Amino acid sequence: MSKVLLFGEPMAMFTAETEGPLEEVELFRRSLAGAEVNVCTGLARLGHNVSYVTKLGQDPMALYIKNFLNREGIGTEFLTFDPIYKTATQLKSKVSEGDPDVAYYRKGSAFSHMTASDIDQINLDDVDLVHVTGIPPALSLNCREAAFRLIERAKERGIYITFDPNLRPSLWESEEVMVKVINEIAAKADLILPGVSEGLILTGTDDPEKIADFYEGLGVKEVIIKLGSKGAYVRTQSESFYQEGFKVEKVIDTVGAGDGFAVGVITGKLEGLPIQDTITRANAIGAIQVTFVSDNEGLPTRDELAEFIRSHQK
Ligand code: KDG
Repeated sequence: MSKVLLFGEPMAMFTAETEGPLEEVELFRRSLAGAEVNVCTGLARLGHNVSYVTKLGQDPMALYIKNFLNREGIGTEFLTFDPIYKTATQLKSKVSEGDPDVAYYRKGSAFSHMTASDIDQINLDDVDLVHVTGIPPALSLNCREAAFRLIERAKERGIYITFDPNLRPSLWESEEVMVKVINEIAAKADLILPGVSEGLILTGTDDPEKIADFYEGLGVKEVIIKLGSKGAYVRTQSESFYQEGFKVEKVIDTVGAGDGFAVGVITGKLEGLPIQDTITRANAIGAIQVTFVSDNEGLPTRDELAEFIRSHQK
């Protein structure tokens, strides 16, 4: 079976139990956050072989995360623990509409001390696909080098690279650097998955077709632009089309929807699904995910996914 590798920082996330500004909330519920760990979770739930490259502290948050990874069947052979620096955490507000507020406690974390030489230690022999996001390169200069090293090593071996820009402007030194670095990475990927509002920041236009033109011009073979509840615009070397998304009764929390979408795209690719079915799957997982508060609790098993598609297809 094909194997997927992800590199990223997981965080113990504390989600407010009541609405209101984070400084006033008294009760929080702990779960797990991190774009890459969300994607790992979705892949593992669909039965794929996935390993996670990360570094945690030696603290209770790290054990909490390790237990989660083991429970979900995510490979931890590249998980290391730092004796000095801590595991990152995050607070998330509860909202009845719109996007929640997020506060990070991740500067100087164990993960942010990962280096390109940590990446050199990883055995890529049986890896078929590497999924990269734009978050690690924002966390520190050495993490940025590590992300580039992983891409370089994957490319040398002909490993397929998917890339989700996952823009987090608050983590970058400037928007200019963010745009430059993210587009440099995009140009090295085989397939990219920007959201349309990310496309606007990265290319200067929010017209999906022009965003796709821009990345095609950089040599990217497949561009899939996420249009939120409207679905996606797809450009491959042989076709281009818009595909509608699924309607859900109530959106609870939009965070994690893009990661769910990525799970659909990656698994569709690995399973050789036709592109339209891949996008149906990606849209479905994104839609399921917005009906859950947690960033990954909603990620479906195969049966749950099939049932959602069956009951929501027109
Ligand atoms: O994509 C979901 C992530 O945003 C969330 O789980 C936390 O990784 C995270 C981040 O940096 O915002």
